Amino acid sequence: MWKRLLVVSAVSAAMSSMAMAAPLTVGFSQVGSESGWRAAETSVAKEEAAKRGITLKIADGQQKQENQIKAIRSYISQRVDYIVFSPIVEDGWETVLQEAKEADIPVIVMDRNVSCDPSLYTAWVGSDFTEEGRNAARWLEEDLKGKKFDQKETVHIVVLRGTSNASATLGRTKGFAEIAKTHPNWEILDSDDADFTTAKGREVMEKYLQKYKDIDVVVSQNDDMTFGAIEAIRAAGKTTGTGGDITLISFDGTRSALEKVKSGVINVDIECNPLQGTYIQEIINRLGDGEPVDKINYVEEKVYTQKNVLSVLGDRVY
Ligand code: GZL
Repeated sequence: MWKRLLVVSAVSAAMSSMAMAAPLTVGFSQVGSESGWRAAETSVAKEEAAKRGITLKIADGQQKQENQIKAIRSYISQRVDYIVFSPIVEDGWETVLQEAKEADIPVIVMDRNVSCDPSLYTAWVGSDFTEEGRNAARWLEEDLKGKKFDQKETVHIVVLRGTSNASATLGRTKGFAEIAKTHPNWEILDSDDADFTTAKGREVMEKYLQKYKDIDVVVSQNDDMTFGAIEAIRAAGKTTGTGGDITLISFDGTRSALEKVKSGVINVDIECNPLQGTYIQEIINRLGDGEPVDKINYVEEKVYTQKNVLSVLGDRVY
């Protein structure tokens, strides 16, 4: 899992000479500002750069790949020292990453994945989204033990998916389904894109509530959609969470959602750690010192329920 690929010595030599000169400039092409999680990721990237006196240029892609590509091209023409980007989707990056490679500018991919040749980027930092999906299903397996659903009655499940073709959406969907299919009594009634936003999460949940009279579990692939789902479920006169009508599984682990885990409104929150900025600065330091870096760098993540949420809520920065 941990592939250690040596960075070409020419790049590290160039970096170390630059490290002695003017402060580094990093161009960051961000997906957008669609969720609380995304806002946290951006602010941590800013803080980490400021700590190290790095000039960080940030371009908001506003949920469009073409905007992200334009920003990367602009960073190439500005001759930044590093390019960092969180790809909104996995495909369509080959050309612009080839241009960055030809310009000899190291690219670090963060958060989501790209499907292109790994030689086109220096390192990737992010989450194992499929494992996040599996963790959601593992939690549900435990939660159902001893209840009427345990291997007998049908568990009716609906899924609120994130933006289509985002690796977070693809991985969480795949990981949950991988375990769900081992349970003949788990029935996924519906699974639809709700774009990681509260408004769309509410809209799709309203549609589900009109269409299905027996929903037992909602799997919502980020906290913002979960907040919309809660609004829709309450408007339908039902309750969520511990002891509620509908079990609510969320992803991201933002502070405002963890408060709802603490109060029992959300049953479980699968953390997606947005603090990649810290890992990325470490990679830039190592490259500047001519040291090798790992190609794949997973951030640490946990699963939060009422049992352990108090241990992190106190000093949660996002
Ligand atoms: C996950 C990230 C997702 C979050 C959402 O790494 O890409 O995008 O889960 C965000 O909140 O919109």
